[in-house]
Amino acid sequence: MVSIFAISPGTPHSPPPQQQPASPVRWHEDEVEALFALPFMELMFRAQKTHRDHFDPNEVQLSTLLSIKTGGCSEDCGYCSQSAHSGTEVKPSKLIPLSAVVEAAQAAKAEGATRFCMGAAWRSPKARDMERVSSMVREVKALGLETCMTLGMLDAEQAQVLKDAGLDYYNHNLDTAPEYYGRIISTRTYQGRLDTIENVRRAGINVCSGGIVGMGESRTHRAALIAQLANLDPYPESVPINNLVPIEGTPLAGTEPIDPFEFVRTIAVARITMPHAMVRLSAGREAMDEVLQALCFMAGANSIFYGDRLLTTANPQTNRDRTLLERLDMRARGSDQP
Ligand code: SAM
Ligand code: DTB
Ligand code: SF4
Repeated sequence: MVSIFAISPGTPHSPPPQQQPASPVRWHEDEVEALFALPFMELMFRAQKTHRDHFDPNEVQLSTLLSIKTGGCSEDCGYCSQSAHSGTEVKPSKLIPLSAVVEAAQAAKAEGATRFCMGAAWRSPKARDMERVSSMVREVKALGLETCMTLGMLDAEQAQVLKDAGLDYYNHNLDTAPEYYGRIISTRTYQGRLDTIENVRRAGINVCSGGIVGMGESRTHRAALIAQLANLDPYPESVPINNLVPIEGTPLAGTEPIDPFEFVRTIAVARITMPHAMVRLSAGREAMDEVLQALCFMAGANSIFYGDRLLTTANPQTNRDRTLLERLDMRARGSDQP
């Protein structure tokens, strides 16, 4: 077995995202739904072929998450343990100290992550938060890690502040189809999400945007979500596909889980429609077995959250992930591990 960290000694950063073609392809929702409807083997073949045209199929990029401000959020996102509207057991915390962030980032780097993603349970950051989160970006970047933040809605000025601090990626998900959105969230609009993504893009920060499946939506809704993402001009550099983690006390707690093959199809369709993007197999891996995760990699997923925790829920232990990648002869992309 080869070490999953075998490649690229001396390159602590992942290579920059690949260039997208100058004239973007526009996807009609029906075309995207037609991809979903392909015979499974046909869909997998097309996705894997697209994947190989743009990426090394044996590489996976590792991002580690840290919740820098947990719980007590004013928003009513139906899936979220951190909403003050839900009845979950998450204990609200204030923004954590810089030293705790640096410590967690050092540990993530030592484990082999190349990107460190900091998340806050905010509708949007307040003016007084910007200096502190900027320091976090600077210090994490100084460790030789790529930086990502997800802090809620950003205006143009806030996006520029983060860009000036050196932020590499900003995560802001569309979450679901415009037509299904109102069933999940009432305190923020879909247009508000598109505006934040635009502000991030204009500031010159890479966009990380995806969604959640398994929230009771239909295939048509999943196709509409993927079409929204793929039609962003340019489409996001990074596309997280989350499988709902059902959390006791949230409105979506009792939702029927999505058929695993339909989840794999969603990954494959994201790969085909956004060929240059890093497609991240995101939340929900704790409930997936190894074979299902391997199918997701075959479908074109080439990034995972790596670390024992997501924001408030469990993720596979790092040693389990290392074993999985070794069993699949896959390597960590751009890690500087020996
Ligand atoms: N408060 C910020 C916001 O909403 O933009 C940042 C943090 S928020 C937790 C980031 C994303 O995590 C959400 O947009 C959602 O896609 C995902 N997420 C949250 N709870 C989840 C769950 N239970 N299952 C799957 N994904 C989840
Ligand atoms: C994303 O798309 N998924 C991550 C990250 N971006 C911030 C969050 C997943 C959260 C899963 C539920 C939790 O741990 O609270
Ligand atoms: Fe708040 Fe973000 Fe959770 Fe929505 S997803 S409740 S905005 S932390």
